[in-house]
Amino acid sequence: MEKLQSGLVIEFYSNSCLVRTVNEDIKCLAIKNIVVGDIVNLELVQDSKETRGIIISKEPRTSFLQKREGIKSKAVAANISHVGILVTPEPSTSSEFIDKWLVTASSSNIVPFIINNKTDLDQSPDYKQKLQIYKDLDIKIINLSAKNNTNTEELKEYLRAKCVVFVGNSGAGKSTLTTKLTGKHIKTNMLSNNQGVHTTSISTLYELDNQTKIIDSPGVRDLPISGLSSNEIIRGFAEIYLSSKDCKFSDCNHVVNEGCKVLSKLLDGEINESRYNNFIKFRDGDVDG
Ligand SMILES: Nc1nc2c(ncn2[C@@H]2O[C@H](COP(=O)(O)OP(=O)(O)OP(=O)(O)O)[C@@H](O)[C@H]2O)c(=O)[nH]1
Ligand SMILES: [Mg+2]
Ligand SMILES: [Zn+2]
Repeated sequence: MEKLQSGLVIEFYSNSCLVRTVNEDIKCLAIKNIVVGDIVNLELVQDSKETRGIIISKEPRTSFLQKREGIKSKAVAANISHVGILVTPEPSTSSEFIDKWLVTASSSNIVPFIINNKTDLDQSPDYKQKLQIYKDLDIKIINLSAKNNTNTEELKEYLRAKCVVFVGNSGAGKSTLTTKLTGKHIKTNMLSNNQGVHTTSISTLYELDNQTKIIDSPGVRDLPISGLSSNEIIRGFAEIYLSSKDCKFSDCNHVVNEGCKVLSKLLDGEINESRYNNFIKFRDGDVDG
């Protein structure tokens, strides 16, 4: 008997995935261009042992993160509403890392916010100043300690019914935070294939009881900024983009041109120096991250 169902891709393996439907989680052969977070339509096939799904189509995505290489691009996760950028004093998060994710989020139709993690550690004046840059840009900042589970309630409330990915340097606390939020030890997810051998999931989507979804995908963590157009980059620096509209020349390069509003605001201190420097670095391709 064949049945049609729709569901959410919650785990992704090298050549199969797990789809959560209203009734059950169903193993499916992964078809090309499906990623964790996708809503898909399935045809159910019952064999002697189990129910399996065949993915027939996917619903349009509200957003997606993609890896771009030259003219090629490959989605790594879909239907994300928020990206939580973990910022920590130790290991020290660079402003470049933060700006890279602000640009990536803006070019992907995703709301970025900052999670100031490890509030139990000392914060240097430099560190506080770095955060202040983003406060001044009206970027939401949630202060917490994942390890001590301090103030994670505010984050939970903020993420109610949202779909989030956490990004941060190695050691910033992504796994610790995900464990605290899901309330379970995050272990490597396993799916047995039909030979009885276990395979490790590449990406996972966790669902919390307040309808929050957390996507954990190594593909997301490694996204480089290269591949974005200079237009996408400047739009990711909202305050610079806004000022650039008042430059004297429409093709102003914001470096040496006469009548450049971006430069005059930089000199006034209205545009932050590290933001400006990162903008030029990203735009001119002088970055490997
Ligand atoms: N002091 C302090 N340490 C924390 C906090 N959150 C996480 N840590 C510690 O930071 C270290 C790294 O945390 P992880 O959660 O493994 O970091 P991660 O971002 O998942 O790192 P990768 O998986 O390598 O990318 C662990 O020793 C945690 O205990 C915190 O709020 N305060
Ligand atoms: Mg981790
Ligand atoms: Zn200019």
